[in-house]
Amino acid sequence: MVQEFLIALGSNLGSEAGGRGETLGAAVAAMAAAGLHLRRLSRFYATPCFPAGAGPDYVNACAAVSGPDSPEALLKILHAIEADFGRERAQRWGSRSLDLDLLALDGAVRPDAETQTRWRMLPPEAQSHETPDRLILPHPRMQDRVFVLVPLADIAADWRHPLTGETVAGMLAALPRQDRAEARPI
Ligand code: PH2
Ligand code: MG
Ligand code: MG
Repeated sequence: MVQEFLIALGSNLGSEAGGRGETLGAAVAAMAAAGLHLRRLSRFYATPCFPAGAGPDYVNACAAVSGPDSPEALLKILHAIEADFGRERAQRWGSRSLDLDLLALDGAVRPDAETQTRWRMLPPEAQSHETPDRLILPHPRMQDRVFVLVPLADIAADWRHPLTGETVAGMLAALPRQDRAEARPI
């Protein structure tokens, strides 16, 4: 079976490619140029910055890709693309304008169920100052984030979390309606 990776894309500053939406579009093109097979791409959404007031609002999207034979091989490609956009950004803006996050690889759990669960259950007050030093799959904060789940529902509504058993649609429905309404397709 072909391995399918789910990726979250985000930008809250312009880049040499243009505005936030154009930057995401250019990132998708860069992913294809790097040899990733783009299987599905969500709509692009304007989303309020989290935490509120920490910076300009974002444009977010999600993509399903295949090709690499491991998460490590995919991350290498994503980090190289971020660096390409980031180099321009660092000179011009002094702030990041492209974020490519690996959300999930099919039903894979990394590094193990106990560690994923510990990070998933991390209390909100610890989330701002504790960051894992290795890849955690599924992404430990995906179930909390409207800006991830709304675009993800476009392309993987039925994807099921291997540890909680929740689908993307179910995780999204569990978030406050008012927060969900704040993600608007552009
Ligand atoms: N990414 C962050 C922090 N805050 N807020 C929104 N709306 N969208 C993001 O992608 C995002 C964020 C860090 O990666
Ligand atoms: Mg991120
Ligand atoms: Mg990131």
